[in-house]
Amino acid sequence: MILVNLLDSRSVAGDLGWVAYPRNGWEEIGEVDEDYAPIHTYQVCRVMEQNQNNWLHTNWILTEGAQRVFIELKFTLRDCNSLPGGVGTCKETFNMYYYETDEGDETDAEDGDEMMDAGGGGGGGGVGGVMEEVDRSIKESRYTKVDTIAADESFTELDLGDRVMKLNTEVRDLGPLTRKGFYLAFQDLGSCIALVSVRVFYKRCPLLVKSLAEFPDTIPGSEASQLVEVAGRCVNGSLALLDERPRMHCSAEGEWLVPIGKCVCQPGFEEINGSCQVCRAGFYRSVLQTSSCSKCPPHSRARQTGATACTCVEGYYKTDTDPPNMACTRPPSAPRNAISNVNETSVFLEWSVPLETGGRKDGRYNILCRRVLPEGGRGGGLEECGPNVRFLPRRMGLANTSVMVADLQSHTNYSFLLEAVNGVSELAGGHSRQYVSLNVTTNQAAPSPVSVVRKGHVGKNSIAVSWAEPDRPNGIILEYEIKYFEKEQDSSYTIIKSTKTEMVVDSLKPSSAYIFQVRARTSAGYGAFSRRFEFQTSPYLAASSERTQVSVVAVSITLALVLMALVAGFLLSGRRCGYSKAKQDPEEEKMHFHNGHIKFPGVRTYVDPHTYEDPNQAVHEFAQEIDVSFISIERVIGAGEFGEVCSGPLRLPGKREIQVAIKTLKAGYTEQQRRDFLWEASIMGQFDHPNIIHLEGVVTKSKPVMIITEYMENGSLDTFLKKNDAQFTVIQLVGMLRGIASGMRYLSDMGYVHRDLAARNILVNSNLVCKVSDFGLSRVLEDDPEAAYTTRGGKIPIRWTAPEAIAYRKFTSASDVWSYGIVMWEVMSYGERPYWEMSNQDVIKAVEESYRLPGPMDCPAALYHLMMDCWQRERSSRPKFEEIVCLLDKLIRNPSSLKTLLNSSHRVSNLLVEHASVEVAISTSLTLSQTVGEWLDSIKMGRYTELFTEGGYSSLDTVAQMTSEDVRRVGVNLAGHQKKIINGIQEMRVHLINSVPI
Ligand code: ACK
Repeated sequence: MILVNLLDSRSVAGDLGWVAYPRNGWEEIGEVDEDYAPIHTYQVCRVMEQNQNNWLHTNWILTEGAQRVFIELKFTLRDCNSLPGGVGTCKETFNMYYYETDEGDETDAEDGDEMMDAGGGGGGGGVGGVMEEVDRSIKESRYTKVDTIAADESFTELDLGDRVMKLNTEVRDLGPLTRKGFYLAFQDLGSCIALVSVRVFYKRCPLLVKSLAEFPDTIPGSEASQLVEVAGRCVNGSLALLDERPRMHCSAEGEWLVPIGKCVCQPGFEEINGSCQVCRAGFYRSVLQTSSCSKCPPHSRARQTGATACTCVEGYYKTDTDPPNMACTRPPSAPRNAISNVNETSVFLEWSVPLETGGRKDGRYNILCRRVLPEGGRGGGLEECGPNVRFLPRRMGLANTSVMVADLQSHTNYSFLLEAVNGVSELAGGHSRQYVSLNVTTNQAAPSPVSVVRKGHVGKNSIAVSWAEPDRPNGIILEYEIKYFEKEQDSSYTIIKSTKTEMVVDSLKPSSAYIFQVRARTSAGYGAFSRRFEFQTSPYLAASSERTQVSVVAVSITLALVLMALVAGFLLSGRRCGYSKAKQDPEEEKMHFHNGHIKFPGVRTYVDPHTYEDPNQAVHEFAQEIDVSFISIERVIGAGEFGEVCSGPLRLPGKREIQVAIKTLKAGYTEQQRRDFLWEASIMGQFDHPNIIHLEGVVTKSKPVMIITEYMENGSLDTFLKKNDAQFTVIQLVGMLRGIASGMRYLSDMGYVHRDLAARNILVNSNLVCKVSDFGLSRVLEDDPEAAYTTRGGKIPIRWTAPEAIAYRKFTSASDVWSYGIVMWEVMSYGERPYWEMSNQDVIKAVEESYRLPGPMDCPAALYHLMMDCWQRERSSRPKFEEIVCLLDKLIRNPSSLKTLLNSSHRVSNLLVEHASVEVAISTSLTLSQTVGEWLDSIKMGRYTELFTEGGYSSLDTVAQMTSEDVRRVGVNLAGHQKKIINGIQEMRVHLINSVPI
């Protein structure tokens, strides 16, 4: 940071030339300090006279482009009480003003002189006096007030006697300044002041060279929290990576923050001590992503300096996709130890890997298959095998060292060439190819199966069948065998032989189904039977056949009717229970199988990122990677554990620009810190709920690493409430609480326990929507300044945490409910600190002894009752978030239920109340006409009347105090009934609170 003085009254050697009016107001006292340097002190002390209005103007101060300047005043001030007699009119403050203008003219000073001349005589009556007053007020009206300045220390007569100077120093800042310069003015209204020095300065971010990027000397923005983004200039022959333009942010304090992107040396150069040096011969640097020159990889060289790549030596090659740091390679040698295994008309070929792989891992094998033509045939040479020969798995590009060649001709000679190739075989050209050859003679082979058997004329005792010759007869077909049998009687069958490809099979039963199969025989033996073909003989009698058809139709109709009845019954029963089971809806089913994942609504659970071995994988599973060029950082909004929290717009391609919060991970982090930082994103990214802070994505591919979330205009809830004390209606507050409860219900449904629920971890947007934030595990608590170490180690935010979680780390959704109760209290008391300044130890002790926070001022009784329920010692007796949301909804729907405020005995500020006493207060004042039985009947739970009476709950006021544990204890075992009764009790409480003043 650089401080630049625009004015320093102490360093002015000659006359300061400031203007005072009226003349008998401020006066300059020429003094010297201990080094005889002049001190320009202005003083005024007209405490005895009424209506003082004494002004002192500085000269025109040039801003030099600064938009925010600081003013440091040093002054002494006389204590009014020490002044004899003048106390009535005496003041102990003065005002500071400024007036911005583009032109620093002398008119002001002249005007001042005129005024002093005119008004200097004192009093100023008559016409001249009035004009002067008007003129003066016009001048004054141009000035804007900066502040009223009071002294931290004033001095008395006694101090004067002791020659004690009580010098005050006050600093104020001014901005945004938009003109070339300004005047400062000091207005005295009747105090006794000596202005010893005035210093006006501004701050600049100094010229900085970082990562080969130069950032110019920069003037900060006009707002205290504003960041000015400054583009860096690549120096020393370096250049910026695409999308990694170097940027820095100049803060109002003149400090450089949040560096983004960088410059790198051009290919062929490397960065050494902040400058780019050429790569030596034998070295190269090809891409901007690497930082230094590397030695040429094996079988390559760089003869010149400044190489961006190395060239392969003779006989070695590189493909376009080979990385620059990979050695040059060559084609492989031939496969070795090739053998063949003939099975009739198939050949199995097998070989070993080549001795020389050429230095590559992308080796493959190709097979060349040629039939040896018989002697005397055309050319007596070789002929390509043609498309009918099958290669398993394939002919070219084989990864394994074997192949099956099938469907060759029988009794035929074949020549196979096996070739090994790799990624540079093409580059090396044909002369580099090396083969191993194999000659094979196929055996005789049986014919292939007959593929189709057709039905000809059908009689009641006969069926004519025909078939085609097999595709590959593999020799001369000597005869066919026809096998047939009555359907489902295959234990006894008949075989007939034929030399033709058709025959009539007779002696069959009428109206019967028969199965037929055919096979061919050559000198090599029988081929396999064809698949089964089913044909039916004609019926015995036409009349009976009709009857059969009629009866078939009748049976079909009956079956159809029965089926329809069944389907209808199923659908009806489905509709009856469909409201409770969403997954019975077929549409729903479809949806849940979408993308190959089976998902049912409501049962999605949170996945602990710990279950991932690689934390980066977890982040990218749940969070979208965002390119940093889509983000602009505009201002710092806070400080997080890992770095600044900033805000700015996010412009994703094809999407509307939105404002986002940007959490940054500061430079110099360890791998563990990076992991911990991104942990939060892995968790947040799993949630999708309007009351949970939404993760937009992460930036991990460039530095600084960032987490991008939606922007919440009103910041954290505790600060927001403190700032807006008593500004909201009860319904607005309950609306906020309802939102938080709804977010928490979602988290607990997902199986996620927050552990650090507190108003400081809730964020509020411009519509007053509250969202739960600050996720993580150990990190959450490490980060929280409220978290204290417990005796068992580990940090816990004591004031917000349930006793069982403090005592033995039993963190559950029920302990989150306890914390929610504390958040309710924070909200209803507008950000008051829970348990005020009590020590953590005292809080633990008091809670242990059943003391609880008292109701906040003006808190509706129903809300306080809910808080107290959240603070039940027995965690199973606390309400569930589901129930809390339900109750708050009821209160919002029925605002009159919030009218009854707490009895003052429950809101004794700074005093805890005993947990049981509130229950007593309600019960003693109850007068209800209904009996327990009537009430149970009214909620259709009359069957439990006897159990309630036996359990000692014979009046409604005792029932009103029952916890869910009590309800279970009296013998209500069904979960649905328990819920119904608990809801009834909660409704009864609201009703009681409304109807009876507590
Ligand atoms: O109370 P605040 O203004 O709100 O100060 C803290 C600070 O950053 C450190 O955490 C603010 N903050 C964090 N996340 C966000 C967000 N998503 N939107 C707005 N402000 C945020 C928080």
